[in-house]
Amino acid sequence: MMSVRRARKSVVALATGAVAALVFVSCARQATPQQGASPSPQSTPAATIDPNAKPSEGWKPRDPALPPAPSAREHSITIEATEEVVEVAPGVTQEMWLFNHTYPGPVLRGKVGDVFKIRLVNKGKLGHSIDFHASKVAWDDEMRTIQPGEEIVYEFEAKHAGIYMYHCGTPPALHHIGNGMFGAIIIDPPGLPPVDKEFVFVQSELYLGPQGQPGSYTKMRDFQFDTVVFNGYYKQYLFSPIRVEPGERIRVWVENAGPSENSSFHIVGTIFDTVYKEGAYVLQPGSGKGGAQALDLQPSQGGFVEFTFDEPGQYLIVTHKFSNVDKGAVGVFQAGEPGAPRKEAPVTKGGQPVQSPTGTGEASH
Ligand SMILES: [Cu+2]
Repeated sequence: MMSVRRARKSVVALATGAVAALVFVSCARQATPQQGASPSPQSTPAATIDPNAKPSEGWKPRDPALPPAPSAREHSITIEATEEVVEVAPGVTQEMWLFNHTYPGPVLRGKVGDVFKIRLVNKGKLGHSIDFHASKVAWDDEMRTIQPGEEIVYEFEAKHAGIYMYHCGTPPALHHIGNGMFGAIIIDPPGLPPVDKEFVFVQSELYLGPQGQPGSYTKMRDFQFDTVVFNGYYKQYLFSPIRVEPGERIRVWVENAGPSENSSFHIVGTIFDTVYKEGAYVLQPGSGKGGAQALDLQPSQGGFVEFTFDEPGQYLIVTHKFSNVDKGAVGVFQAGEPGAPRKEAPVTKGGQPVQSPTGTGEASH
């Protein structure tokens, strides 16, 4: 037993040493201290979300529709890094750290064999960097931190299909990712069949700091998130349901950006007949094949699901980790016109029909 314990201790010591070395190297690569990396002052309370509040006047949802990959095989893209105050929930603003002024960053898409030439321009006040999980490049080369006013070209060939996370990796990476510096890049699997509609959802959690200020690094380290969101806004597609039609074949790409929480992506009222996760099909349609109810994703993992809606009505989009539904990870697909005729399920009380409250177009949750 003693020798096993000693061996375990050695492994732990080795691992601890490796982590310490990584942290040291990470810190050594910083040319200047990160202004935003210190915990929020205790005196200023963190912003809180009012579950009954509505988005501000003029609020526009992030369009979840996913356009096809551009036909060009080389993608030259400029991405600006900034820090900007954005609304993340009704009445709640945070200073988010952004790629191309959006939280999450832009969705990029290409095919296996495509070349991406990403020009990262730092227009912010902090050091930033970018790390594409879809690439195979050295961490201390393309992923280097650049200071305000600097730029770097990050070039890679997309050799493997999948939906990948990209993110700022500047130390502490937890603070930069937790504060919004991430996005998704999709590399289509060869032979990806056409569908009627494609959407993309990026799940992430927010650790609110004071109103208009960066998220709390202390809360990020303690895993004390306030909300879980799809595409960067609390209950976004509950406030603005996504319109589709019954019978349409739909593909939804999902990326779990975290930084630390997992996802069990589920849509209430349908079954996935196709599941693709981390570069491989887990399920494909066919006679006698099974169905899938949830796509499970750890932080940074991604995939897609395909399905149809069989009748008009509302279909909730959730992570089936239900405490996070209450925290904001909920939306709705509206199949057909709200209130479109359908064969309503009969409800009775004492043998008498009860009037159905459904079909009003108002999402319940
Ligand atoms: Cu950053």
